[in-house]
Amino acid sequence: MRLHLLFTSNIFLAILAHFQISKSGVFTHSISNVYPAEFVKVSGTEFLQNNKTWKPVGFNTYLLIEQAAELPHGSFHAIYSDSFGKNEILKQFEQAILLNFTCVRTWLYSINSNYPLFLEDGVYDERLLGALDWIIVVARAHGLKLILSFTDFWPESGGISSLILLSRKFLELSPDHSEQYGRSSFFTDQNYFSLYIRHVEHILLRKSKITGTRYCDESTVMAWELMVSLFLTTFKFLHLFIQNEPRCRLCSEGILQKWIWNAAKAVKSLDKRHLLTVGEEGFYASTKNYVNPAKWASDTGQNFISDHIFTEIDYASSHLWTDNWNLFSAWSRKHVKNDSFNFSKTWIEEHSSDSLNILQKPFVLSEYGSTGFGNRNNIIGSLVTTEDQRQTKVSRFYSEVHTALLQNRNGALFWIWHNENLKYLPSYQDEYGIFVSDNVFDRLRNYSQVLRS
Ligand SMILES: *[C@@H]1O[C@H](CO)[C@@H](O)[C@H](O)[C@H]1NC(C)=O
Ligand SMILES: *[C@@H]1O[C@H](CO)[C@@H](O)[C@H](O)[C@H]1NC(C)=O
Ligand SMILES: *[C@@H]1O[C@H](CO)[C@@H](O)[C@H](O)[C@H]1NC(C)=O
Ligand SMILES: *[C@@H]1O[C@H](CO)[C@@H](O)[C@H](O)[C@H]1NC(C)=O
Ligand SMILES: CC(=O)N[C@H]1CO[C@H](CO)[C@@H](O)[C@@H]1O
Repeated sequence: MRLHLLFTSNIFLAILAHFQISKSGVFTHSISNVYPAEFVKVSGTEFLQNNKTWKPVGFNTYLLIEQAAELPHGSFHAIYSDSFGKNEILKQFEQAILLNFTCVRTWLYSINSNYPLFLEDGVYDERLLGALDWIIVVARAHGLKLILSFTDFWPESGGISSLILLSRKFLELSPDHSEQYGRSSFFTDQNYFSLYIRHVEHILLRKSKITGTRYCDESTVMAWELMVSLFLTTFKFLHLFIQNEPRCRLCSEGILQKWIWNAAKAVKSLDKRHLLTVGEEGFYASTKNYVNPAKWASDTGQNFISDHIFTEIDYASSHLWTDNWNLFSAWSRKHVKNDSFNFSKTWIEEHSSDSLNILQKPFVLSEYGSTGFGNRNNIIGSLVTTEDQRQTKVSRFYSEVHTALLQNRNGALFWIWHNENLKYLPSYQDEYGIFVSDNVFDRLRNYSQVLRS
């Protein structure tokens, strides 16, 4: 009953928000007092909200901002115009609260290269940031918290590369400071650090056009991540050389840690209220190589424990990408043999235990997903696997992961919940997508309940 009332008023607020922003772009209703939601805090190894134990349980979606911006040419050739995109979000959030999800992790930029976040030096696409204003209002109305990442290493959209390319004037760099140079020296060149901080400042100090609240004062945001991880779908071999998150391949030890610490201090000097984490996969340095998917992982510059040890980093998080990581493991295929289950279990147990016992911080598995046919680029596997088999395997993956997560009551956000319309688009290609109409989704229904307990 309570849930029902909450649900109804949420929908009303969300629709109100939707209506007012799409009609006039100005919000007259003061939504900030409707849900006097508090900032999520950390106490020991737990998250608290309103002084009660709270856990981030939910999903990832990188499409939210394109949907909210109602882009006419979205990713996978989806059309989000004429309120369709916004309505999809409202539907998804309504389902999310019925499932008792508490949290959504999403991007504050579009991954669609037709719609870059940065238009020119220091100029951001207001369509996208305006869409983010709307997402925040609607998330708040549904009682959902957001995890947002400042940037990533994708070449287009909101990534560091595009920022570097557009900011030559600000950086006063000569033409030989190419994108390639920028990517490889990002964590060591002070110019790039200033650029990163200028971007972070732009986001934190932005005032919502709907509520007038600065992002740094917006309690709907549970946490910021310094940099997100995503894998590029380029030529396989290139994966090894492309940095797409706090990675510093073959860097000498300590470089990435120094960058994380400096970035974290800078973020906290602007915003003391929000939680902060790194956003990395969580590889270990060679001392704990046995947890890594393969040898290459210990050369990324990451070191899960020392990356999260700073007081400015409030909680630890890692990702679990068995299907992607096996790509690199031609010389180390031990995990492939058993559908990666053993690997997943150890991965979660070690990260969880290091977070809770050594770092003494909460742990969140902020990305985990499976294709259901093993290796992501396993073309034969994907051809011979029926949809039923795939879903059974994905269900089993989720089930194993959730069992492992439960041991230590960690938070978790699965990868990735897409809206139903994509499922039927011929151009849709995301081996990780999960739809409400999938059997797999029922498992998630079940486990969200378990994870929250
Ligand atoms: C929060 O909870 C603790 C322990 O239950 C209690 O001692 C404290 O007074 C509470 N603080 C507030 C602000 O309610
Ligand atoms: C997986 O774990 C089980 C139980 O711990 C063990 O018996 C089995 O040998 C492991 N399999 C692989 C491929 O490591
Ligand atoms: C999952 O759902 C089924 C059917 O709704 C229920 O019988 C079962 O107890 C649930 N399992 C858990 C672990 O909650
Ligand atoms: C959501 O939480 C309510 C209240 O605790 C519970 O009754 C309901 O079964 C939960 N729903 C799901 C899908 O977990
Ligand atoms: C051959 C083998 O080790 N199979 C195991 C794979 O993992 C599942 C789940 O942990 C076990 O049930 C199998 O026995």
